[in-house]
Amino acid sequence: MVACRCSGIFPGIFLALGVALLAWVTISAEENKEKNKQKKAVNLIANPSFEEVETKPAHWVLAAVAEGGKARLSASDDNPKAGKHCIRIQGEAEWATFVSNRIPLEKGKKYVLTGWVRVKKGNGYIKIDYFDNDKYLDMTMAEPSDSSEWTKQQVETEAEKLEKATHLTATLVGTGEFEVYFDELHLEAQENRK
Ligand SMILES: [Ca+2]
Repeated sequence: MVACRCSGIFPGIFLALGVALLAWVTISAEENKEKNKQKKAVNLIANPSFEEVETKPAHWVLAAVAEGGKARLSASDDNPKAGKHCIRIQGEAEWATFVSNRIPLEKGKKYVLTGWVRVKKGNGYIKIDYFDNDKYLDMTMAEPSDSSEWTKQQVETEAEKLEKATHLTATLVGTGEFEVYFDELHLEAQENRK
């Protein structure tokens, strides 16, 4: 019989190794969960919190103004929702739209847009615009807001409007004599479970 004189030590070592292994497995599982979550929540919008400022917020442009109206956009450091900047849109028009980068669509996905809006004058809201290459097709819009507090808005793509579309944009809208602020835009693709 080989009796180990260290019999009191070995179980201790194995126990310690076991605990360390369990801790490693648990941490790895948590990390993977976190990574998967981040993977699912990729934000497709360029400069979504307007922190990248050249003379104006990068990647955002004035898209269209109703006939006879005028509108412009600028960066603002007045009470941003997050970070140091938000975007300010101003103008006087029945409506004016400002758009993000163009986002190519993946078949079988739906898209969810969220964003924060704060209104000083007029009305403002976010919407999703659908394009077939360069041709404008349709939109899905949030309820216009006139709240002077930061208000969260959310819109989801509609299946029938996605059918012919190749691209989306996240779009900011001002109406009336407007001065509206937006921050923390987020557009993500989600599995379309029918
Ligand atoms: Ca920001």
